[in-house]
Amino acid sequence: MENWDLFLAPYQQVVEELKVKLKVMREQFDNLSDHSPIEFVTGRVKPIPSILIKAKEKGLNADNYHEIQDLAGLRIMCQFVDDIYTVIELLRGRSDFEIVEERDYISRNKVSGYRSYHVVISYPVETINGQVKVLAEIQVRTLAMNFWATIEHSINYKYSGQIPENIHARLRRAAEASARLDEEMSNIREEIQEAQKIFHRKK
Ligand code: 0O2
Repeated sequence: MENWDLFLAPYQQVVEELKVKLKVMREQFDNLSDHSPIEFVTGRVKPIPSILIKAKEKGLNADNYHEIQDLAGLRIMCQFVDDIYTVIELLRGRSDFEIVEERDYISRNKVSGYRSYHVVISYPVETINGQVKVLAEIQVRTLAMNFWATIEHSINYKYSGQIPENIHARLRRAAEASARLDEEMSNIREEIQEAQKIFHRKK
């Protein structure tokens, strides 16, 4: 790639624009003093070394790097599993981008134990040279799913993707425990939300 800054600029723009838009969704729920299905939002442009690794895995050359779906990545964290589906519905209802693919790793989690709901969108970016449509991946997950994925990601990095079997087995057990945590929290959801409303009013 001759000019990474030039290539990545629209992706940086998508990340910044979507972070604002998704945070506004959260604020709108807060203003209604309703439960917000969005706890917090993060975003990043994929670092160049990771782009190069992924491009190699997928057999892409510099002309096709734009096919990588998560160069622009957004993450929406939710308290409860049901909130994830509320967020997905909100995303489906938007008119400022088009959903091109959905991957549900919650009803069918990955072998690693990874759970999350991925939505790939085509997002129009306005530039001084006109409009360009770029892909972005929005990962929607609970706080528990995020905790597990963050830990697993760093362990995976440490072992360069070759996690020893005993650690793998423990991670799978941890993934099961995280799914049970989500289930238990869903079971006492009304109690939790009642407490949060009182807490919110006191602040
Ligand atoms: P990073 O550092 O987050 O950018 P592929 O990436 O080719 O395996 P695909 O089909 O292109 O898969 O995309 P998919 O399945 O939507 O996964 C892309 C991203 O989801 C990953 O990006 C991770 O962020 C996350 N993810 C997927 N599987 C796992 C997993 O088993 N563990 C963790 N912790 N995260 C996962 P990158 O590029 O791998 O990494």
